[in-house]
Amino acid sequence: MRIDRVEATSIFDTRGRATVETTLFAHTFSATASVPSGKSTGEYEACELRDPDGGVTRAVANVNGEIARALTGQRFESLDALDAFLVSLDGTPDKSRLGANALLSVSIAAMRLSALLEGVPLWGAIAKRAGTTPAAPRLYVNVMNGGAHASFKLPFQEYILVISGETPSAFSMAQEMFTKLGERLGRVPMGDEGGYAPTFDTLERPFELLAELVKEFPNTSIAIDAAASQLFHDDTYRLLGKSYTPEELARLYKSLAARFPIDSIEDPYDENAHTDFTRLTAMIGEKILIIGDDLTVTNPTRIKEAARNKEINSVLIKPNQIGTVGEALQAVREVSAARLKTIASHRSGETEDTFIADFAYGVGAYGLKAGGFAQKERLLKYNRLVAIGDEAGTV
Ligand code: 2PG
Ligand code: MG
Repeated sequence: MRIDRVEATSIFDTRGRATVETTLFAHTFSATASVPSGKSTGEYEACELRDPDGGVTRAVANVNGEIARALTGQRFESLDALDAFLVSLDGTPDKSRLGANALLSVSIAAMRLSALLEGVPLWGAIAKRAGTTPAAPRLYVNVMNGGAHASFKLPFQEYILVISGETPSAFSMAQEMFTKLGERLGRVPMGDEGGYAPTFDTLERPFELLAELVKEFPNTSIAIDAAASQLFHDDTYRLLGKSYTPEELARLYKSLAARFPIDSIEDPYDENAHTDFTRLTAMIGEKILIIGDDLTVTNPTRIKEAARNKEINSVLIKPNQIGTVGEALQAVREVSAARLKTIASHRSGETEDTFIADFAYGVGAYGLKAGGFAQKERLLKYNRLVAIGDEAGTV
């Protein structure tokens, strides 16, 4: 593939913060990609380059300047070669010089452009590149926001409904459940990820509410993202004003998993609490998914390590945690090699880019976590998944 022109600009994400959008041109074709941004970011994520005032003018300038000069007119044998070139151009281990946001916008746009040039759907191009079998993921729909996404009104960051089955019917079931939950909650604020942001007096109440809903709908269950790095202070975890030691927290998770139809717990402990992860996975990992996010940060080396120590049995994959599509696909390969499950994920600050839906379908991910229905940017991802199902039936 030969890139004729590179153009970047800054757009606003769902939080009204600036983010990078890049368009690549080749022949008469062009492809655009924009990158999401996290709030409860992991300590070991690739570096999102921000100006001191929070803007992305330097990241955009890096794409329009140094990256554009290096790519324009260059012929790349493969997308892996292009991504490797971007990584070496940056030259830092955490992509802090040019910015992981700058690099990823180029990397996704290149993947999209190459699919266009080949005349294949994006998910198909991803599957071919990754050597994976495309398949529809389960939906992980965020219905209640807490933690850093809702000023800690609820202790855990995300309360999620997991819905399996054919995407169109799973999607409409999820919408019905979302609406019903809204009616039961009454007027409450909304959180960062397009889910409700209520307040409850007890830890159990949100689980009771969701369990009632799950009883009414087949093939559904509950997931949480504890995002526990955010709850960790002075060696203990603070939940609703009470402190829990790691052992007490393990007992709490075990009892929640015994009492409620729980599918998974993401980031149950702080990102550096490796042995606590291992103990919990040994305790309840046969029954539910223990998912690494801040722990593994889509980093192939960290995933390998966590798998070797049996810290988790599933991994969240977010391309912007690592900075290029090629490395995110390598991360998926590590997940599969360790026989763990992949859950592809959006970020809490999102754009209209639906790449993550094609990514989830293309790699045959176990799940796609794409937020709640109160924000168009989240809905677009689920809609794209439905459209992919149609495409897959016809190509
Ligand atoms: C998470 C994500 C996305 P953020 O923790 O899994 O839901 O949140 O993008 O803020 O890291
Ligand atoms: Mg998370």
